[in-house]
Amino acid sequence: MKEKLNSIEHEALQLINTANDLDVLNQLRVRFLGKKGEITSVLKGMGQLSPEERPVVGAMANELKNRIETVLEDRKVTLEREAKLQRLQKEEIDLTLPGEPVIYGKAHPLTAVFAELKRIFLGMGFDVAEGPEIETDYYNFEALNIPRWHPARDMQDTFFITDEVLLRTHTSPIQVRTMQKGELPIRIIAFGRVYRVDMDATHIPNFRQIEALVIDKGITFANLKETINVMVKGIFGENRKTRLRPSYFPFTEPSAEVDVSCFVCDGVGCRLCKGSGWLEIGGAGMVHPRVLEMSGIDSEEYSGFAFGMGIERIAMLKTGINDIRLIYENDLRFLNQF
Ligand code: FA5
Repeated sequence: MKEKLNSIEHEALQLINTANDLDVLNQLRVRFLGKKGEITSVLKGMGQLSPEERPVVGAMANELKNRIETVLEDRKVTLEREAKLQRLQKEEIDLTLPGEPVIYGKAHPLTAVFAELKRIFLGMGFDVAEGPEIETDYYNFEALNIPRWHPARDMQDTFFITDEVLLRTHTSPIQVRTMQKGELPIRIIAFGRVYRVDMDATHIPNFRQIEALVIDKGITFANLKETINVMVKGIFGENRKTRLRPSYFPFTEPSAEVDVSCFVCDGVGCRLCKGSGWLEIGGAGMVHPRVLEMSGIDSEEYSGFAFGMGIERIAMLKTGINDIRLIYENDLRFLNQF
């Protein structure tokens, strides 16, 4: 029996000290110390021993039990420490590594241009007005002094939905809707999508316009010019000059095209401005007396000016983008340059 205990001791210590994980260690505890374990079975056989041998073997068995207990505990502590160490090594954080870059979003060039224009006009005391994109022929054309037979309709190639309903070709119908409300004086900007059958490097079928309308007593062409000056300097910089070129719109008289001095060549003439030194940004004029009268405003008492521009064109001029379609492709590699 003593030999049996000695061989248990030998085997147990060897297995415990080489056990590599906590599960194995548990199995060893059951195997050697459990109720049906090896030491218990030795103790159970003690009845066959002589009365002198019994206490000696009993003491030996208990001592072995305690010894195995202690070795198991030591090994457990060691294994737990090793496991923890391994975990910590795996989770090691190198505080000197560079951080993950934070990617900031930014406004699309069109949004940025509109926000800037809005800021400039709100600063001059304008309100923002809106209108529907699906318009009637009346608001888009008739009430703007463009009857059905008028050749000026060809200037704005139109998407008709029915004979009477269309996709607005400009933001000018918002002028009419605002004037018909009958609240005077008027000082608004209108902004939104407009639609035309148009497609090349500087034209797209669905673009955005911004339009200003001022109606009050004593408004003159000088007010129009100065308002455009303030806007142009605000959006393109203090050094930009403005030029009004005689033009024609059925809803304004007199009418003008608005040009700004080219910021690439500063008016000398280059590829961007096609040698003229000027870039066109929109149309303008004094609101035609007939347009005022059609909307119920006394043209003897009141006068006003209006001007309208393409937002994409302004964004193109500001950023040097030479193809309007690039603005809408929304390729981030492209947009991130602005
Ligand atoms: C008008 O639409 C007039 N309603 C502007 C106006 C308002 C004049 C108030 C007088 C008083 P026009 O058709 O020229 O005008 O268009 C104005 C601007 O819209 C152009 O100068 C250009 O910048 C932009 N534009 C016109 N067509 C397109 C298009 N297909 N794609 C992108 N921008 C365009």
